[in-house]
Amino acid sequence: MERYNFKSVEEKWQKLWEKEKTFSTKVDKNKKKFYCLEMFPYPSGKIHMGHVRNYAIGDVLARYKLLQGFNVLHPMGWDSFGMPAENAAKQNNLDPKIWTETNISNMKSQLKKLGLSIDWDREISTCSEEYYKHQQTFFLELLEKKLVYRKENYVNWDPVDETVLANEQVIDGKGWRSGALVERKKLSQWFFNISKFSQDLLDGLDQLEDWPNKVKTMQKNWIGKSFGCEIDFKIEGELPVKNIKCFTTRPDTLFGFSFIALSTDHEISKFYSKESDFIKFKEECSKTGTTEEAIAVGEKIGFKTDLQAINPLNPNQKVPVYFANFVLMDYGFGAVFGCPAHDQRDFDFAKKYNLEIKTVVKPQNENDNFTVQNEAYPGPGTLINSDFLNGLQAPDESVIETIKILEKKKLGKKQINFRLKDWGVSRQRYWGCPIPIAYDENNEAHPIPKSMLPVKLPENIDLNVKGNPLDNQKDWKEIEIDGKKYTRETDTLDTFVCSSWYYLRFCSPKEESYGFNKEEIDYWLPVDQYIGGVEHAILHLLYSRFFMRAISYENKNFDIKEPFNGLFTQGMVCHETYKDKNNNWVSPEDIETIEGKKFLKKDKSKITVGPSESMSKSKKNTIDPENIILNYGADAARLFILSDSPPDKDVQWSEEGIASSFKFIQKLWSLNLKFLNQIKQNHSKDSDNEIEKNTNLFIKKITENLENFSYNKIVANLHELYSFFSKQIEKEYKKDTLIKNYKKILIIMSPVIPHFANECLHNIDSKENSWPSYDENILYEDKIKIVVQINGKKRSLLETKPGISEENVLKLINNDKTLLKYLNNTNIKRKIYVKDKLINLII
Ligand code: ANZ
Repeated sequence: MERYNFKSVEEKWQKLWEKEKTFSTKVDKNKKKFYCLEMFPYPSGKIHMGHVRNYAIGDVLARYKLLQGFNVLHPMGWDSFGMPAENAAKQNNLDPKIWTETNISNMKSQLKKLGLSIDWDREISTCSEEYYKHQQTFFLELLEKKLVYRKENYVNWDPVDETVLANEQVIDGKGWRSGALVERKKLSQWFFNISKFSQDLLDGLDQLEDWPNKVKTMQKNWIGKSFGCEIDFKIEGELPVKNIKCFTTRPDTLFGFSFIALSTDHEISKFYSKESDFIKFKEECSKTGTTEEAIAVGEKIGFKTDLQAINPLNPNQKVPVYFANFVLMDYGFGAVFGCPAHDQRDFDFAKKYNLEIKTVVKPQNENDNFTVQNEAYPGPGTLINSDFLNGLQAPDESVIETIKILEKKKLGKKQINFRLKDWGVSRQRYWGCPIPIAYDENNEAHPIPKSMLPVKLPENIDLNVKGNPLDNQKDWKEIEIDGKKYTRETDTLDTFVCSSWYYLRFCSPKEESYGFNKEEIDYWLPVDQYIGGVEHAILHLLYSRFFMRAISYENKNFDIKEPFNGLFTQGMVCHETYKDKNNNWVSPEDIETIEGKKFLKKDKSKITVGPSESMSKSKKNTIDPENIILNYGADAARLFILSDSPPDKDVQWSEEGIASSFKFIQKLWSLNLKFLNQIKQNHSKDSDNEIEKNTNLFIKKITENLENFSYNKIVANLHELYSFFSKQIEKEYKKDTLIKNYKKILIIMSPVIPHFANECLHNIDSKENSWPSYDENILYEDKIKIVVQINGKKRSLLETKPGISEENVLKLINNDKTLLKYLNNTNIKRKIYVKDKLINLII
């Protein structure tokens, strides 16, 4: 039998789609739109299996919507600024631009081989001037609206990459890319005022019904709304300090108060700035990173001041004031009142400096003598040892009561705080979007006039310098505006700024005058379905939500706040891990399997098989998509990556799995040949209506599975479909019946295996391009059995069609000899009919 030549078929269709611009979006605004977007890749050089999965999922959806008659926007672009380009260029003595462009062209051709329904006419690249000039305009607009500002700040400094990291980019105290221990450093930086929108970003989450709950929870926690109060503590001591304000969520623990701790940057530090012990202490503190995680796990250290604080609820109690490394300057007031019995940090600190630990909350099942022993008790309970607060239920009742008392005495007031910090967007790097700012001789920042945009990145520069290469570009740095001399800002923008609005650009990628065309975004936005990895749950998705709000702010022409209506987070692609006898990771390519056991190809030594883990270069358990496509074809790769597990769960890659997907496509091809053969026979009548009925059933199943993202079930449906039709096709059917139904079958296969399905459609001369509907009537033509009871006793089962009326059931009974015997010509007193299930006759 003729084999299926996937190579020539796939190549043919990809060329055809490209030539005929099959997927470029012809915007007929009368049609309903569907904007399907997968996260755009960083052009590292090669696509990986994560991309294959992400884009296969998106492509299935885009093709389905297209067949349903939507105007589908399905674009692709490149997140092409960023450090790896600069580092790679440095290592290989290349221009980052050339490195990036080469990678883009390579990856683009790889993506094309997957047969994606992408509108390449809309391709964008964030490192192109045509893109970043608009980003610079947005920056200046945000600056005018005071949503961008510059301030001196402690930053997370990555000593290896020599750049600032956002808090989100510090993981376990280490840089997310370099893995270096992050240090604290004071620098003047540009910030986006994202915290201004804390409440709005929180409220917006409730409207995002088609987002996974886990992502919404992660964002909620990140925004971190806290209810509490500010307390004004009276201060005594030699210094001219009268009071210190603290933010607390637990004012009810005030009777357990034993110290105040200040951030080393608190304004009171100015009185100590010349003391050598304090300077040493501060240096010690800066060894811990600035993130909360780093502070929480690090050792707590303090520096005692000469001040004393008075307890507002008990003026007889005076406690020492310290500087401490665990207090953040940019949260609350940069000052904390310490209650060691009920907060672990305070507990650790009190133990170290021998401060009182007084228990003021007891858990529900303890008596009033309860005392905290080896660790703090932060849980709920009843207040004790707290004078007039005793007996209140903590924290719900006690916090509200204490705030009322403090407000009455004018010692404090209710306050809401957010953990979300402003977004530091400055990067001391070359390969990024230049910040359109220049400084005068007094170091005052001025916007570059919009008429002078874009501020272009200089090309062909020396990257082999320490720190930011732009600092060394004298020619580029020094400029004149209106005859006056200025120095350019040399920081570039965090690449997350580029990805905060790229989905907007896709709507009008060629618009020159501005970042978007109003009419286009009014039609296309928001994105209907966004698909990407859950690792972006906080960073990219929160920044994008902020960016839309920032553009909308004080802007009558733009009122989109939520960029992504639906979000789908796909699972990882996993593979077994292998190690050789020396405990080194081994790539699957270097292994062979003999009788179920794995050996190293080169010396036949034994391999230890480890657990399956998400594919990563470091564990060498990656599979190259290009080889897979070459050996098995794009359809087989798509089919396999969508099979087995639901798209939001991890999928296990296996050689056997991809090989069996390949075989399955071959089997579908042989079925196709049988169909063609039967069509040729041109039989005069249909043996039965099974083909029609089952085509309907498969349309229904696959449509429903597409709607629910149960793409793995579609693969299962295709297997069912194969076994059904390969038997059925042996029977005789009319040509028309076969063609009519086979067309529909091929169409519903086409989102997953588009090359194969289109080739088969072509073989039956079909230009069909709309999603088939199904006929519920045919679907339910199956027979049902109705239980017939007489006086409650089962007497018979009647076979009939669903939906039958009571009257017709009675007619059937009257034609049934056995039943008539039971009825024996007596009167029927009562009839109880449960539709399609049972009839009970009382005689
Ligand atoms: C006294 C207290 C007693 C606290 C107690 C907690 C437990 P969330 O819920 O995350 O908002 N805090 C306030 N400002 C701080 C700063 N700048 N740096 C570090 N910690 C700070 O946390 C609020 C709590 O974090 C506040 O409540 C304060 O400690 C601390 F049994 O006040 B608490």
